[in-house]
Amino acid sequence: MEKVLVTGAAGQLGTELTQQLTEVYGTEAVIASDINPKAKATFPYCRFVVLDVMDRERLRKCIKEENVTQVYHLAAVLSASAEKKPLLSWRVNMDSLLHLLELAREFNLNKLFWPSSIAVFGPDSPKIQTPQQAAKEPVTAYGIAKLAGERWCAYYHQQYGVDVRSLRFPGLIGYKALPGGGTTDYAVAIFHQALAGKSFRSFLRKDTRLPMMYMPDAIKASLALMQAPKDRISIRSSYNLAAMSFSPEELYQGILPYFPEFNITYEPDYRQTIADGWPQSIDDLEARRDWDWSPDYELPAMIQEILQELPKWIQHKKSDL
Ligand code: VAH
Repeated sequence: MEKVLVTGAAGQLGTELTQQLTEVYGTEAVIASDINPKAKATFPYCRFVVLDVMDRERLRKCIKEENVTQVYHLAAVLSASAEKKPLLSWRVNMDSLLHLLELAREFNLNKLFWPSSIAVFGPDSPKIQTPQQAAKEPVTAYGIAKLAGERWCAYYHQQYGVDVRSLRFPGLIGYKALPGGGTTDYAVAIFHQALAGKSFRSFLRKDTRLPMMYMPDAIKASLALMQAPKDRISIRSSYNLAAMSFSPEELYQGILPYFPEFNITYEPDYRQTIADGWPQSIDDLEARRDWDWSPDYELPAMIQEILQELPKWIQHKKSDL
């Protein structure tokens, strides 16, 4: 019987992925974990444990005592936060991954999932339809850690047969959890401002086109990768993954028909430099070839669904308080 541990479960991806994992494996088979004890309230439907992913012995104890068979290691310091504390972000993003790769080896875990990011590409990578094997010279602390992490994943698979699988996520847009510390977070916050009848201040320039993905597609890709037969997985560093690309202006124009009075201003900050080093679009040929990847959402459908569901979600969270 599978027993799935999710680290960083209260994050933007974890909040939705954990829910989906209980649908697949059952509520008894999933353990949500996070460093924040208050995150327990987010998981009334499954076990929750407080876990600091830097504490290897604590991680080991949980995996051993709970007979964990799979780990989704989502805990991370994202790009914008990482630039403020580069060495701390390196330790958190790298040491926690190495702890889990070692524990996957020691306990012969069935599978380990670890998210990488388009942040592994840098200013010298091709900007349009960036291919899987393009030059990767990241210039951010986050991108450096993600690139190094990808190489460690490939190493642990090659040397020890650890079945670790990874995706280079674009910017993920979800409404069920507020993002934290990402360069693409503007694309979540804008919906809250539009619904609140307030204007929105974008920290990226209007023409800053980035690869993006609606959260349901990110969940679909994660599960498709993890459920693919081993012999279909040809990439053991991390797969390029794509759905759409848009700029703040394109997102704003897509929201405007729903809120004709909605206003946006552009005040680029330090996150503009991060975004300028990233691709504008990604070629995910290998994911489509190896495990039949295809996204379900383009920008109009994402906007329509978020504007339809977010008010209900906000009401639901208020009633929980
Ligand atoms: C970030 N949301 O902004 C993440 C992601 C491609 C961006 O890795 O750091």
